[in-house]
Amino acid sequence: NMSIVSVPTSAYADQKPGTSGLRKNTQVYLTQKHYTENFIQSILLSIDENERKGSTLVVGGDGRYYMKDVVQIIIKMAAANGVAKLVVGQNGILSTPAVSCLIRKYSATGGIILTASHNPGGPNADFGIKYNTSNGGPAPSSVTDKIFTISKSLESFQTCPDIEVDISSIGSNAFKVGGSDFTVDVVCSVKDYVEMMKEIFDFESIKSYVTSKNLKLCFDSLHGVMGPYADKIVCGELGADASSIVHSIPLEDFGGGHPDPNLTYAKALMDKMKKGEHDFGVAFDGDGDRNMIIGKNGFFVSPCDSLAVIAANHEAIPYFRKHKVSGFARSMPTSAAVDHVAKGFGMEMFETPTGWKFFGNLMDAGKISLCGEESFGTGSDHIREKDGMWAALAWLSILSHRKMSAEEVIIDHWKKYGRNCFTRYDYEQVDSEAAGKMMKSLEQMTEDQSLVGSTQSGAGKTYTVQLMDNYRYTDPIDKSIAEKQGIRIIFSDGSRLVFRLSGTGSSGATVRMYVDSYVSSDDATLEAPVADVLCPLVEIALKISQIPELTGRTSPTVIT
Ligand code: VG1
Ligand code: CO
Repeated sequence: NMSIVSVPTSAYADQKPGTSGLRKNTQVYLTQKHYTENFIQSILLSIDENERKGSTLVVGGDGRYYMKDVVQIIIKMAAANGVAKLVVGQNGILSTPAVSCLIRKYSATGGIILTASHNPGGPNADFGIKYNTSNGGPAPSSVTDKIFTISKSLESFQTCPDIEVDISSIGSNAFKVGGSDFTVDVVCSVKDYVEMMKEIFDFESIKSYVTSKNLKLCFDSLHGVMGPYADKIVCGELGADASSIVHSIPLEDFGGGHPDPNLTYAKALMDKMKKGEHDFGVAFDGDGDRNMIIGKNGFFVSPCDSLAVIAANHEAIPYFRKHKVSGFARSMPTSAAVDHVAKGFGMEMFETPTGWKFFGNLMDAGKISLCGEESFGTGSDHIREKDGMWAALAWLSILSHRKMSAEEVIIDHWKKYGRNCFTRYDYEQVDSEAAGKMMKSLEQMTEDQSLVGSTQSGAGKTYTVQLMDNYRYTDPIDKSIAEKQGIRIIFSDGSRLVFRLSGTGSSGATVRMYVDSYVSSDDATLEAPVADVLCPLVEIALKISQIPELTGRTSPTVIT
């Protein structure tokens, strides 16, 4: 029977979870005494005592530096806090969607995910800790607020220092802690997730299509957590050769790269696809919940279009034939491409603030089956996280069902529904004060309503401002309110500009500027490059926001 120790600690004032968990430079966790323990204790205390005693939690992460140490910290602390069982991925490895899957499969109370997602990893990069609740989804703001409040006045944490579990071997480890049973089940990182995918998709038909057409695939895991999943699914189940998966060994520093699947950080995949030797490419982020789809010859599929195409072709996916499709949802900055599809099907459509946690209530209430964000996140109600591999398999299902290439599917979609051109400018590591000033000035314009009714011109085109507000969301299910979720400027033709500050960075501020505009199916510019179509609006957006003047940044870090 192992004993529990209470360790005195000093509270920190900065353990406020952002859009998706607590993300800080790894050194913050390593050099500030008990920084990790404090946050874990705050998570555990956020679970009501009667629920926590005897509970099951799932624990895993994306393989980044410091993750394995934190798994051991969690094991010791969960044991001391009355948790009955932990389900831990082998070597700590579990993708974010796999954690969501396991929480639901084992009816766990929640899960702790050790990841800073698309942020780089390593001793001098980022580490992150995220809490998911019993539905398998990211904790809602009510829970993260509670965690933050607890963290600010924490005086001690509980631990069981004698427990040490070999997380490299699959199996069950039983202990007696303070008189109660405590079990750590080390499970295969991929098995349950792959079984779930096999229920959602028809692997045989995808495989026979890929084989008969001799399609060359490229699944790029950017040295994040997805390597083992891609290996099992693409090579193992779909029978593709080993060259179909790249960067598939999870590395603690992601090979020095930035595990963010976009045109800047996954440029290697784009360059490869441009050579025309591969038919279908996809890149995932560090924790495997994001996806970037690239067609032959480097045809880029906008995440907004990807969501709309999956919605329009949902019949190609066996899961959606079995479970009735209710409605769709997208985050506010995501283009309205999927809205046109919802309208076509007569289905309900929801708009939510940025962050996957806002989709959870809608899914739990059976209101939506499919949702997505412009930030390369797509998913369905099979779990409560966005799911990179799911999106890739959804696309392969559609290609085999339609017997078309990704480019043909997209262009066919635009011809039917019109095209919502979308671009996002990210300005990373901007001086926080300067970014604050920029947002303040936009907030002031919103308050004054000074732009409403004005005409704005850029690159030879003129638009009339119809609405300017700071996006506010009332959850249709629990009526909770989320305020200040981004400044929106909407023009009379429906074109939009959105400005917000990122909630996932760890130093300085990241400014995000989103621009979108609808092009009807009979317009001559239907297939024109996005940059050309949106050039006037980008000019207007920069003029109104004064990003260059106020931040000193003349060009963005990333353009999507
Ligand atoms: C970003 C994206 C958002 C996404 C979030 C978490 O947030 O914009 O759409 O849900 O990252 O994704 P922000 O606040 O930086 O804009 V991930 O892959 O980090 O779990
Ligand atoms: Co992620």
